[in-house]
Amino acid sequence: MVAPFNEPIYVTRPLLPDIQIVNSKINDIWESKWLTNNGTQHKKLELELMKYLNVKNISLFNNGTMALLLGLKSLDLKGEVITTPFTFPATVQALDWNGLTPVFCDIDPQTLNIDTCKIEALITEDTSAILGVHVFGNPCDVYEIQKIADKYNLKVIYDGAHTFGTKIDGQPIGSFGDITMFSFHATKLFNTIEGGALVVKDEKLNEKVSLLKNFGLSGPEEVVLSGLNAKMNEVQAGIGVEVLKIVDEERAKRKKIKETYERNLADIPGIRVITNLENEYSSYQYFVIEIDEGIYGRSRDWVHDELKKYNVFTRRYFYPLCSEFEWYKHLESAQPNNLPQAQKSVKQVLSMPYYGELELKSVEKICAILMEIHLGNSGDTPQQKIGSAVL
Ligand code: T4K
Repeated sequence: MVAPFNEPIYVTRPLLPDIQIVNSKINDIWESKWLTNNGTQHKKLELELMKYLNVKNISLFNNGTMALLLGLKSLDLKGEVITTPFTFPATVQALDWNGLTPVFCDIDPQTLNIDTCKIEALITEDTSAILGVHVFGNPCDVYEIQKIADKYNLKVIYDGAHTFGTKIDGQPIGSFGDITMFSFHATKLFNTIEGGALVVKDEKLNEKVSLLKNFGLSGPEEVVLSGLNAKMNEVQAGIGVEVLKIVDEERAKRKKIKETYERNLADIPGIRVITNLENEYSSYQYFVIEIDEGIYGRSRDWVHDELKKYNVFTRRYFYPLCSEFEWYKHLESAQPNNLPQAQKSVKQVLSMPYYGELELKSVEKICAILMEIHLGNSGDTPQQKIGSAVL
């Protein structure tokens, strides 16, 4: 019988550089007396990221949401944008703040990304773009999306919040579509505490994006666009420079954790790993499973609650669907019968603890718990198991 963990196990923990290094970095920033507005650390991080992500244009932001919001703004979109209901609220909120109407497209059952077979039927004369989300690090079908976009003259934007460093067929993920957003939030593989970036294909558009994040200022006394303040500050950028140095080590650890999960979950009936694309350049951002209640014997919600008793805190990302938000419910595309797969997946998907510091023996223990609690296998309640750990 498996005992609960002594300390809580969270869905993730931030990747932190050594505190001495951070202190020394902050010391440098203090001495420079340059705290924001395109300082030394900002310039350095931009250059380093261009190399790491293998892209020509990048623009740093104070968070991923502002990056997406202003990326959409830079494209002067109008009317409707086809997107997924299965995403973090920020994706569709960025549309809202641009006065754009989301048109929800159902998702693919394997990747949980927008189902490209269903996009064309949703295109109207008001459609101006497709906003895809590379959910949990699984890349969208970028080739098919581009084909559709070219046919109907639509812009393509990707929310790549989960795909730092991902490649598709050897190509950096940021090279697909017109614009890709990355999130550098504390919970992401690469973090600047809060932060984000846009990779913009077109150089002119990139210049526009840079103006938009700095009040539309083209000089000290010239305002050329209606912008906002969405700049990354020097402390964020400086920490980013240091986190970038340890990100590959983190990926390697996560790769082992993923393999350990996969090995130990293989014999548990009714559990499928969603984030299992065979790609050495995947982001290793999330480890996500799907629970088939009919086979496993317990629902995803039951498992999510039961694991808490073992001190394991999983997350039901992305529940509820964005199409269920009060202000979208009336939309035709938000009607549940138009989104059967999203309706199904949102009840089955569970994000498991996943971060480099998570010990492999803890992963084995989490899998042992999942084996133990599936219906037909469970005897005692976890409370009765306290103190009887075998792992
Ligand atoms: N698009 C997509 C597809 C996204 O997933 C996101 C963000 C965005 C856009 C927007 O990007 P940003 O504007 O955030 O850059 C978290 C994050 O806040 C959010 O960035 C992320 N997606 C989302 C999936 O997850 P919460 O509310 O679930 O986070 P929270 O605070 O519950 O943290 C989760 C766990 O992480 C905690 O249980 C413990 C651990 N944690 C968290 C923080 C903040 C730590 O150990 N230390 C920490 O500092 O949203």
